Amino acid sequence: MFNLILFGPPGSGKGTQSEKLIAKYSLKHLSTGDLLRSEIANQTALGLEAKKVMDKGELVPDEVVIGMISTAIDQNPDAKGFLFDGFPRTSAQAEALDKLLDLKNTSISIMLALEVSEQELINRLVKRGETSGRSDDVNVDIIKARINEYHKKTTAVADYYKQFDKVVLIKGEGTVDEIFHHICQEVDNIM
Ligand code: B4P
Repeated sequence: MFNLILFGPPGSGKGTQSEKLIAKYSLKHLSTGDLLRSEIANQTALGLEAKKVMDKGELVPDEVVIGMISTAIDQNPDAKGFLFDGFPRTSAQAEALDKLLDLKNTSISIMLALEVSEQELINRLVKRGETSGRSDDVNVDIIKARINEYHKKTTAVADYYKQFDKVVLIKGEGTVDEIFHHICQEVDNIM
């Protein structure tokens, strides 16, 4: 199995590049952001609790997202591989993911880490907020809180995978197609 983590701060283009990658490599796309937004849209108990946290720009508790990913992996026994988008976002999530994959006799093949300047992240998310209807994109304070959470809790995830030599840095600025081309070169190198 080929299992890829697409990593980067909020607005770095994880969702955008994931759509293209799953089409090209036939991977199963698992986005914790999408899974949470679907719970919110369906007004489940989990969704209502998650929305309160997401609207503050904070991370949803580890046990909630780990449970969602565990269920999604089990629901896709025939997947050729997974593309994890927006997960793991804490060291505890990374360790839990390794254990879940170990149970399936597989592991993370590579982490691609998108690098984008803070001002560009803010510009992109403010712009998306004009049309997305996403309540976590509506004001700059919430966007900055999300970027702070990333520095406080999520950058450690890249350090976790660096110890296994699995991290490749990708310049996340430029056109969507240029970035996709660079990502594909890295994927083709190790596939
Ligand atoms: P996510 O849904 O993961 O989303 P994101 O980080 O905001 O965005 P992404 O990087 O996917 O950006 P996109 O491609 O859309 O998280 C939302 C929230 O859910 C989190 O804040 C958290 O509360 C919660 N959550 C999710 N996972 C969690 C977890 N594991 N643990 C705890 N909590 C969790 O791109 C953004 C914009 O940029 C788009 O408008 C796009 O069109 C534009 N763009 C993309 N590439 C571009 C380029 N090259 N040039 C110009 N613009 C570009």
